[in-house]
Amino acid sequence: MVQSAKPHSPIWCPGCGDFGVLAAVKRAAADLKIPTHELVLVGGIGCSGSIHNFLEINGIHALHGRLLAQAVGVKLANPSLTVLAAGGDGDGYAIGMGHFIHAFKKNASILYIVMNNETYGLTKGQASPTSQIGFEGNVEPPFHSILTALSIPAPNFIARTFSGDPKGMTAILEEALRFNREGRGFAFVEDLSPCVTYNDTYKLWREKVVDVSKLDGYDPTDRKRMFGVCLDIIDSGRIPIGVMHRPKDSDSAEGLEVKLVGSKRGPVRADSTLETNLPAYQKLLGGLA
Ligand SMILES: Cc1ncc(C[n+]2csc(CCOP(=O)(O)OP(=O)(O)O)c2C)c(N)n1
Ligand code: SF4
Ligand SMILES: [Mg+2]
Repeated sequence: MVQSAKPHSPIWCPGCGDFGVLAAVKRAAADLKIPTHELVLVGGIGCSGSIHNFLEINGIHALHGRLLAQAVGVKLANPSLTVLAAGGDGDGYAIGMGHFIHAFKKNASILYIVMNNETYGLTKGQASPTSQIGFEGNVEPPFHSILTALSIPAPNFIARTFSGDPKGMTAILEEALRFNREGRGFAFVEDLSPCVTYNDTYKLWREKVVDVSKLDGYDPTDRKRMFGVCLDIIDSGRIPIGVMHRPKDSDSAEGLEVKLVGSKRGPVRADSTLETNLPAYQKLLGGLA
């Protein structure tokens, strides 16, 4: 469903971490002075995926786990737009896992925000790929998105935020959006977004988070070292947050849309009149005769 109507009031439970993401997205877009008609948010399926309904921007409610394909499609069709995809840990890391991995490799200049609450909130609190052992009978170890992201050698922007730190989240979203708007590629930001109804982790996560940017020798351009830093933090039972990867300014990486569409007008703005396209069509038909 494509929607560009006035925003609705959020239907989330009071205190849901997703409110922090909503506020930070609004603040970041306003600080960067991005006109609302140039913003598109493709939402996944889940409590988190309804975020576009609460923003006065263009919104698409995607199929479950397929938001990235649609967001990349929007960006390629019209690279002048600022495109966000936003959904949950179930949407992105279960049914959407294949698309998640390919998004890093494709490297289109879009911002993907995953609101990770370690549960399927909308369907009433079942275990998700990021759930801890013991949660709702879960016996599998949790999936670590940041380690996976760091293991893919592509020039992406990779970060994790916490809904308990709205200022920090806004600053990181602003940097990610600037990265996208410069056509430098894919930005992935996972937000630790507690589900107060089925998995209230605010207190636990506040105690456990470790901001990697405050550690000695912090270097977000050194992917290999950062992988080790994050792994050590996870092994010690804590949770890394902050910017984990930021390509060097001297890296002249280009987003997928720059490589495929470049300075040409995107398909959305291409001349599709009959007069312009008829000769090519007739030539094609002639070749089949
Ligand atoms: C194809 C398909 N399979 C399953 C569902 C049921 N379903 C709806 S939302 C959801 C998971 C939601 O969890 P998450 O993505 O973590 O979002 P949250 O609600 O926690 O924000 C599932 C399994 C669905 N809507 N469509
Ligand atoms: S069920 Fe959980 S994730 Fe969904 S709105 Fe409520 S607190 Fe948020
Ligand atoms: Mg979830």
